Amino acid sequence: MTPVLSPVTEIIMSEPTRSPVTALPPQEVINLDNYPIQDVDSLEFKSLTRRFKEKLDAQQYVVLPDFIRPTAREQAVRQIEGLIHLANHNCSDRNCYLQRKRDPALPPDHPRNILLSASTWMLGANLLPDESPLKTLYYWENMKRMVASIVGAPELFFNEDEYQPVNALCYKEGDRSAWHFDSVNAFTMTLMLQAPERGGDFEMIPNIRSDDDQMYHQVQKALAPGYENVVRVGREEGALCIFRGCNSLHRVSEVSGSTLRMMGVFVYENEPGVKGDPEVNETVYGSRSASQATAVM
Ligand SMILES: O=C(O)CCC(=O)C(=O)O
Ligand SMILES: [Fe+2]
Repeated sequence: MTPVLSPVTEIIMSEPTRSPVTALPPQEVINLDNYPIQDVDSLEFKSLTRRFKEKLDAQQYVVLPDFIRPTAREQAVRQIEGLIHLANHNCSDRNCYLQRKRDPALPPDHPRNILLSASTWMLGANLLPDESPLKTLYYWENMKRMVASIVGAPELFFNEDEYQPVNALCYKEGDRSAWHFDSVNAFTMTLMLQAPERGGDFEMIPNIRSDDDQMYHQVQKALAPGYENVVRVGREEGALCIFRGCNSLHRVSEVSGSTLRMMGVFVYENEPGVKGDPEVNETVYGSRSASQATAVM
């Protein structure tokens, strides 16, 4: 005979399959004690964003330590640990312009022909739960306003791609990112969720090229071993970093130890309605994104 369960027993028994996590509100994710951004018209908001804008303009990066509260950070880390088996492995040899092919018309030691190996693991926004603290942070209007003031944009908009707006970028033992310029966005924003045991340093060569001068000779020198003008950007767990990666070479040194280096990566846009290119998404997020992109086309 099949036992008949009372409705209460059924609820109790089905409980473990449900997600026990509810989204933390923005004030429990962002450390408003150190970063009082709850009123965007306040003097505190203006002086805080002015201070960070000055730093960003002067050094091409700015670090906001203890930006996310410890409980929210731990929740994000646990969620990402549970999803890491779904991450797309980006493993390739590429030049600092993110191209994978050499240009035979250029000399072998030209920066476009210097290919460096990179290995990272990417979880797109489609895989992160709706209650992720990373999404709460990204989609809070005040957060977007704070970033706009720091980067000097009149207004910023959410990226509307299925994969791109909020990502978790992870580095396992032996992983690293190679020297590169970010190609698309005028600034990049990352959040250190979990630091590795050793290595995984974020290194930068600020303003080595400009919008209208590639400075190939300088870039070539910088890519050679022993180049000295490298800034190591110190970041503790919980620190937010906004940097201008378009004209500043940067990389993450090799990670060692069994602890994943985990970053939240956030993409705000200068105009509304921006979506990603399906081909680019396929390289970054894997073939699953391509088959989904095809399915909706
Ligand atoms: O993992 C990092 O700290 C930097 C990642 C990076 O270079 C980027 O998101 O453009
Ligand atoms: Fe980058």
